[in-house]
Amino acid sequence: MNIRTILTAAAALLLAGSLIACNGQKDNAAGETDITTDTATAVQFSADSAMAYVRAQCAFGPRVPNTEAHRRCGDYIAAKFRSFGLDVTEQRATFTGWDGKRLDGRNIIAAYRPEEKERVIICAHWDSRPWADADPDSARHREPVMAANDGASGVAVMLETARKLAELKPAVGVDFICFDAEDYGAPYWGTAPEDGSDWCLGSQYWSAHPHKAGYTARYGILLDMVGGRDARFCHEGFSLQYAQDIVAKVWSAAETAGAADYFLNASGGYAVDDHKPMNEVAGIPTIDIIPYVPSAPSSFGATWHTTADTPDNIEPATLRAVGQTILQVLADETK
Ligand code: AHN
Ligand code: ZN
Repeated sequence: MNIRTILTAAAALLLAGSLIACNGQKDNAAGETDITTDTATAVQFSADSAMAYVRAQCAFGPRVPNTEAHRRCGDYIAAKFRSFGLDVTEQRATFTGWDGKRLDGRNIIAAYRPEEKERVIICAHWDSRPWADADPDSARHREPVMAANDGASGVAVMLETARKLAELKPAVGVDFICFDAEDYGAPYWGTAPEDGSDWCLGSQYWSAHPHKAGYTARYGILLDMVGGRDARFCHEGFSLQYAQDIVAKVWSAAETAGAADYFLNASGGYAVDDHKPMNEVAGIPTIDIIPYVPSAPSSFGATWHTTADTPDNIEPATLRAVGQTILQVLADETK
């Protein structure tokens, strides 16, 4: 074997290696397109455990900013992440609501392997909406939302994922960001700014002032309402606009994780959500895993911004589909 043959063989090996490592579509020897997937991780997301984290958050009451339930639940979330060995940083700032109210804002950031430079963000909002303004009973529109799905579900999936990291041992660092005051957007009786800036106050703040100087990450995945009984996840508009390759990566991981029934390869609508400032202000490509249920009264699902958004209406199988997908995404990430 001469030097040229050795080099050619080495190049062929490298090429084969990169094809195997690469998730998605590739051409087989006959030139046909195969769907290839990474191997499924053996680490199992526990839906029971995630469900317990949903109930624990809701047991404090609605986590509306400036309330005791909000303060106590924030302490609970920070303590839980710490108990799994993560490094917790809190960002406290005063936000101003659409109604001029001063809100004691609190973003909670939990870092797995903070020393690692290569990082992935998993995020969700943890606050409850003060007004159930989409409730079928208009007499209840000024009651707060329990936010089992629209708040607690995303945090629950993050907590259970964090608990499993010691076993998963991903090749990258992970930051779990719990954003405050996502759901303070003006109800129909208020005056809303045109640009949607009354929503997502915590993520707007973090995107303009990241918790560490010079902070960056490979990409982010936002979890919003990931526990609904009727949830199906489609490709959200801003996610495709800013991070199409991450959408492909996550939907492919969902297939590997056995969650293809929940992650449909179809376009959904646009959601003004925490990923918008992350893309537009922080410049981190971030997607939103958010339900798209065209048949429900709201495309976000039957309980959206209603008094029925309670733990009894959370489906553990939905939490598992999303959680197992997140574990798979992190397992697939290489150094
Ligand atoms: C709007 O459609 C304005 N916001 C969707 C984002 C949201 C609200 N997520 C949870 N609650
Ligand atoms: Zn909401």
